[in-house]
Parts: sequence; C-alpha cells; structure tokens
Amino acid sequence: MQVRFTRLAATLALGSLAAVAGPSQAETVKLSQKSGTEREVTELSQGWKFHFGPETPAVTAPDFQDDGWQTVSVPHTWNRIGTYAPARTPDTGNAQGTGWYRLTVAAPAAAPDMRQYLDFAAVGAVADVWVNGKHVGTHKGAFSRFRLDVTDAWKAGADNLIVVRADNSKPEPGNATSSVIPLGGDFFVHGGIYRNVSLLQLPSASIDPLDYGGPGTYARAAQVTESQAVIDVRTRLRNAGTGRNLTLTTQITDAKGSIVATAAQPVSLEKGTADVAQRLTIKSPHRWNGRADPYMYAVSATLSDGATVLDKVTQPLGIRTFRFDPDAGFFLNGQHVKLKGVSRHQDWLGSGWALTPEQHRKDMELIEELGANTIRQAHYQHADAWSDLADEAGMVVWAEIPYVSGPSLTGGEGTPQLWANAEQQLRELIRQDFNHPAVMMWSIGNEVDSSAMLGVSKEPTKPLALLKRLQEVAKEEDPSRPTTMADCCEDLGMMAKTAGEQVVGTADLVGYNRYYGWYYPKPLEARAELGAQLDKFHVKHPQLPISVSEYGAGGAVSQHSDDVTSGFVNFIGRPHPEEYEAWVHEQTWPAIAARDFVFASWVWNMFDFASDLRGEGDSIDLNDKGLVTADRKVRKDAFWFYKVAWSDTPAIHFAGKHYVARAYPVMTVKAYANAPAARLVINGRTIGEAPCPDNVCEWKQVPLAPGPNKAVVTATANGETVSDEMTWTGPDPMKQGIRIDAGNLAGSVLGKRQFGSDTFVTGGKPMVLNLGGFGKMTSGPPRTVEAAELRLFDYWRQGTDFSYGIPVPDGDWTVTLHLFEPSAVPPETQAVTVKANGTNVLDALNVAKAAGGSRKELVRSFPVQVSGGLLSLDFNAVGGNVSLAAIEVAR
Ligand code: GCB
Repeated sequence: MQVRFTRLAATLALGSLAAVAGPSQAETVKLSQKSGTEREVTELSQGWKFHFGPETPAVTAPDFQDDGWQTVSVPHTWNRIGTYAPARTPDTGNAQGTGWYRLTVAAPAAAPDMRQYLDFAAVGAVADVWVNGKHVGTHKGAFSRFRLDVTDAWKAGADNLIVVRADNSKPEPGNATSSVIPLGGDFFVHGGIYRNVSLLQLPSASIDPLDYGGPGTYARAAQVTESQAVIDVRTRLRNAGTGRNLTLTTQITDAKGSIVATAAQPVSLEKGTADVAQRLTIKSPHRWNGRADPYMYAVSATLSDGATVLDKVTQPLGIRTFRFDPDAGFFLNGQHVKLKGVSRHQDWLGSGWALTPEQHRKDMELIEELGANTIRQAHYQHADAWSDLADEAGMVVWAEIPYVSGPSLTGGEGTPQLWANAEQQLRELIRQDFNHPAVMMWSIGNEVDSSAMLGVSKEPTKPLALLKRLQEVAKEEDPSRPTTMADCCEDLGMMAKTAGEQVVGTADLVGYNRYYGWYYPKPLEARAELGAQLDKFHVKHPQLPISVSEYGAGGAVSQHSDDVTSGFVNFIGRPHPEEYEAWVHEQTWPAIAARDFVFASWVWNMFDFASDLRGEGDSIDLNDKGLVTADRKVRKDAFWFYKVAWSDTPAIHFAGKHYVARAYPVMTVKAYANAPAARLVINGRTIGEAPCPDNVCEWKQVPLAPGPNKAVVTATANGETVSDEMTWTGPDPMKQGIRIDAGNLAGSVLGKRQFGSDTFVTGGKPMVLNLGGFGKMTSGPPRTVEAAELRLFDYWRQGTDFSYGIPVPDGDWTVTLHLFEPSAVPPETQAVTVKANGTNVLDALNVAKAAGGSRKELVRSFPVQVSGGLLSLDFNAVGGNVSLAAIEVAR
C-alpha cells in the first residue's frame, strides 16, 4: 500500500538516497530507490541466498560462507504443495521447518537523524531477523505486515547483512509455531518470505511505522449525508529524538487528484508516540458504492517542520454507509444489496503463496467475471495488494484472522501465549486493513467449535473465552465495523459436533459453513435441508444477521458423471465428478437466493487450493471445491452456473463441456440460462424447448449419434437472443458396447472399455469399499477385493431389489455381470436371482460360494435379445443382498 499510494515529495529532507557503491562482494545488492515515492522505500527483492533446514547461529554472522546456498528473489516460498496427480512425487514441496535467507545490501548514506526500518509484508510463519549479526526482532504470524526499527544495528553508507529465519513447522509442542494461530485447518501454511521486503528510511520524527504494521493514518466517515461527509482521521506520530514543534496537515483528494478538504494542526511532539485526531468535511460526497461505482478518494497525512516535509502517508478513502439487518439483509448506502460471492485462498498451483501482482489481478478478474460482489478472505489476512484490488472492484470484503479449528493442541481454552498471538494478529489485521473501504466485517474465528476435528486436538477445546476476548479487541480497534465468525457445528449433530459451548452470538454477525449435498447424509435433499436449517437459525437467533459463509462440493474436471443422483458421494476421496459439484450449487444457491434475511453467501471456494489433508478428485494435496482450477486455467461447470445466474444481462452456457467423449448413447443435456426457457438443436434436429427453473435447463435421455453431435442451445431474455454451442462425441454401442460402473458417481476408461457412471437404475443404494478420510487417504485398513479390475469394485450397488432399464439398440447381445459378496461373513442364505427382459438368467445363486469366498469377483455372462431399444435387468436377493460392481453389454 505504502508504495502505491505514496507518490510525491520531491522536497523531502530525507537525506541523499543515491545508492552508494558497496564493497566489492559479489553478493552485495545495490539498493535501487523507488523513484517518486514520498517515503524512501527501497525494495529488497533480488539477490537473497536461501537454504532450507536447521542451521547453527553461525549463519547470522557476517563472515558465514553462504556460497553453496541457492540464490532466490522474494516473494519466495519453499513450498509448492498440491498437484493434479493421484500421488505425491519427490518434488511435492510440502517441507515444513526452518528456511534461512541472507542478503547483503550496500546501504545508502543517511543523515544522522534518519531511522532505518525493515518492512516485511509477510513471512510464513514465524520470522526472526538479524542485522549485522544482531537479533533485531521476532514476528509470529504468517499473514501480517511487520516492521522492525533496525537503526541501532544498521550501518548507513556501508554493507549490511540481513538474515531471516522463517519457520513453518507443524504446530506441535516444542515448535516455534505451537502458540501461533492457526493451530490447524484445511489449508497448508507455506513457509518463507512470500511477500515483499523493503527498507524504509524515515526521519526520527515521522508518522509511526511501528503501529502493528499499519499505515499510521486511519480515516473513517463518521457522518455521511447527501450534502456532506464528516471524515475523522487519526494519525499516530513517533518521535525517536527530542521534543519538536511540528505541523500535521491532512488532505483529502478526489479521484482526479483535486484537494477537497484540508486540516492542519500544530503538534508539539515529545519523544515517544502521540495520536492526533483531525476532522475534515467533504461537500456532496461521491459514495463508494460497491460494484456499481467504487469511487475512491485518497487521504494523506503530511508531517512537516516548517517548510520541510518529514513524512507523508497516503491511504485510500471510500465514503459509504452500510448496515446488516437480521430480517432484511445487507444495505449499502441505504440500498438493499444481496451479497453473493466466493471465498478465496491465496495460493496458486506452482507458486504457492509467493504471488506476483499479475496473479492477484488475475484472481480478481475471474471473480469479477463470475459476477460476485463480495469476497471472503479465507482464513487469514490477505495481501495489501489484494485488498487494493477489492477496493477498486467494489467488492464487499469479509476479512479474517486465522483463529481456525480451536485455541489449543491439547484441549482447554488455550495458553496465554496463544491468546496474545491471536490478539496481535487481530490488531494487525484491523490496523493494516482499516482504510480499505471494501472491508466491512472483521471475522474473529472459523469453525473454532469443531476443534476435535481436523487433527488439531484429540480432547475437546473451549474456544468461547478467546472468541469473547477477540470480540472485545475488535471493538477497541474499530467500533465502526461489525465482527463476524464462521460456525461449523451449531445444531449439526452429524459428522461434527460442538465441544459444548454456544459460540454463535459472540460476534455481531454470523456465517454458517454448511455442506448440504456433500458432507452430510441425504445429499439428494440438499436444497430442502439447507433452506429449512437457515429458517431454523433465523427463528433461533432473531437479532442476529445470518449468512452462509461456506457451501460447496468437490469437482475434478477430468472426472465425469452421467447421472449425479445415482452414484456414491465420496466427499473426501475419489472420484469427484465435475457435474456433481455443479449440481450441489444448482441445488443450494436457490435456497440462499430465496431468503432475504441471509445477508450474504460465499461459495467455498473460488479456486482449488493447497491442503495436505487431501487426496481427492483427480489431485493430491488440493481441496478441489474451487469453481476454477488451482492453475486458474479451467472454469468448472459450477463457475458457469454462477456466471449465468448472477449475470445482469442475458446469458447461456452448456454444462458438461469437459465431458466430450460420452459413455452412453443417450445423455442428459444441461444448459444454464437466465431466461424462462431454452431450445435445443442437435445435429440440425430440434430436440425441443425446456423450461429453465433456477437457471437450469435440462433435456433428459437425448439420443446421441455415434461420432460428433453438434448441439446448439438458444434462449431469449429481455428481447435479446443468446446461444451456445458444443460438440459431444457419441459412442457406437455396436462396436464399443455399453458399460455401467454400478455404484460409481463417475465413469472411467479401463483399457479400451469405457464405463459410464451408475445410471438407468431404480432401487438399491450405492456403496463404497474404502472411504477417504481427512489427514489420511483412507480411514481404517484398506479393504480389498480379489478381482480382475479392482477399480470396478471401489463402488458397487447393493440392495435386495433393484433394476436397470438400459437403452440398447435392438439385436443380440451378451450381458456380463460383475458380482461379489462384500461382507466377510455373509448370511448362509445369501442368493441372487437376475432376470433379463423378464427371463431368469441367474437363479438363486450364492455369490460367495460360487466365487470361492467373500470379496472375490464373480463374473457371469449370458446372451440376451433386445427389441424396443431397452434392456431390463432385475436383481433380486433371495437371501442377504445383491452386490453388483458392473454391467457390460457387448456384441
Ligand atoms: C470448512 C472449513 C474450510 C474447509 C472446508 C472444506 O468448513 O472452514 O477451511 O476447507 O470446510 O472444504 O471442508
């Protein structure tokens, strides 16, 4: 922020900053001064030496030889975790521990009263810094900016050695991170100097750079009417020298740079710090009005000594009013706005957390393209550059500290050290983000009531006391914004339970993280269950503004479903077909949209992100609930659903564009449109018009010709006609046959045989052999089956009665069934009868006996003759269950 908003000041009396030539050490970095900045800010990005691993204190000494170390530039991280592959490889990049950085800089000469500060925009997760062998500070917390006054160790006009130790060890007793939030959570804490570092040189009397890393100048609109806005500005000054009489001049400029308000105040500044309050008035203020008009002023505070400017800080200023109503939702500048948006984590595939400005920009562009108007900055403070982008885009931001999953590794309320750290990270967040008009709520916790989960602690913790303390701290820091928190478990009683404390109601607002359609039983009832639960919360907490802070499902763009309602939903395993994720959003968004009292919702998540708890979908170490892949390259179906649903202009898009080579000769064609109905034409033939309730238009059982099927969908809304095109490849059943992977939510290709996902079925239920698990890839010892194709037995369909009606061209076919008995000790009476088109083809067959034991594949084939285009297969258990892994129908 400082650099971006700090243009001016040719008249600064900051000493000459031409870089002096340093001694002739090869690794010495020459400082290059940012020209035109009002503060003397020097980026320290190039020429760092880096080494990962434990080291002795000798590395902090100037004479240490770091020749063998790697040369890196910052932003830098040693972690590159997460990839679209089934298993980790040697270069997974998930190392946790200590990384060391060394940089020798040829420092500029400086006037005697100049102070030298090192500014770290973030270091993951605990940083220790030495200058010329002297320890100058420690910072705990991976997300906030910190500055250190290094003057006493610094040698102006000479070489200076900066050494940084960054530590992202797993938070475990004895590690530097054991009292630093977060103690756990479903995301990977990357290590290293992953945001910028700079040297800041200021006179001994300046705007305070040591104010929890904040800008030192804080502005807020105290009163706003059409005719005027009253802006209160508080500036913290620091004087390391003797008392001085100075002047603090604060100015507000409009977007064109014209001065619209000025206040000047004499300040008698003693040694130490002092807060100066100023009030300015802007006539006929132009509001910051969200996405519609994110108009910004700038506020600058200038400290001067007569004619000489000592320091100047410029910050963004957006003038807006907002409120949250428990019944009517969110209001911006008096107008109701339904907040609809996404959460964002800060990692990119291949870059980890070390992002470039272009990467931040790309993320914001995608979120804007989606049509969102709000962003949850999960689960920690995001980069200043990111919050700038949010201001400029007009996003309403939920800003958050990483108090995630609980306050203690061992149960209880957490240690004083942990409390102090949480408090520090909250003060840093609020001061550093205070001036961003986009930020409208401070989140003080995420799922802290689920603390027995996610491997944080075995014993239940008590999160409430710390949450209450953080609520107080947030109010001390900023009474003008509400607090919020994300709850996991209130009234859930399913997979996650609270540790017994009522945490909802501690913050001013609440967000519910709820995964109907995904983590909970009865996925097919997602819409009704979410709606009913939100209504219950509204009745239970009539005074509390309610939002949905997370919802979603995993989606892998290489895994596909022919029928999302038939297969087993393995939420922390494989597969995660893209179509299922989209379906969960199609189901749940209307339940949110229909409720005005739900002030906001945030899809979990905009992007797939790194988490070492995961081995799911088509990836390892990634949470795949993104609307867009972690490389930002592929927009998943769910992205298009929202893009259409949230669009103000007519829009249409086919779903299923990544599932080109279809398994079955019929398909459900789906398109998203914000029109009442849409027309489908395939290969020039009109299929018909379908209604598009809740933006989803569907044509079931659409026949596909073998080879390319060019589809065109068209809709008219507001007098405008929009269309989309797609070509799907139909299979040739006469050559390829038709194959069903029973119980599986996704299809797959095994050699030359393509199996579609489970479909065409009535009755029975899908089953799983090995359920995935958080923190490990399977829960319990893996169960195996003796079978030719193990893959077909990951899932199966089980029941006493179920039947398939499969579209098969007329003629003679061979049907092959893959059966097995999953229970170790099946009932003696277990036996299966199967009818094909009404005729018995298997008669009271005991599967385990016929296969020679339980969990052994039994293959049975028989001829059938199909007429009328339909093969019906009826499965009936005479005793026990029928367990069917796959069906093959071939010539
Ligand atoms: C949650 C957590 C979030 C996880 C998410 C998930 O409730 O707040 O950190 O990533 O669920 O995907 O399970």
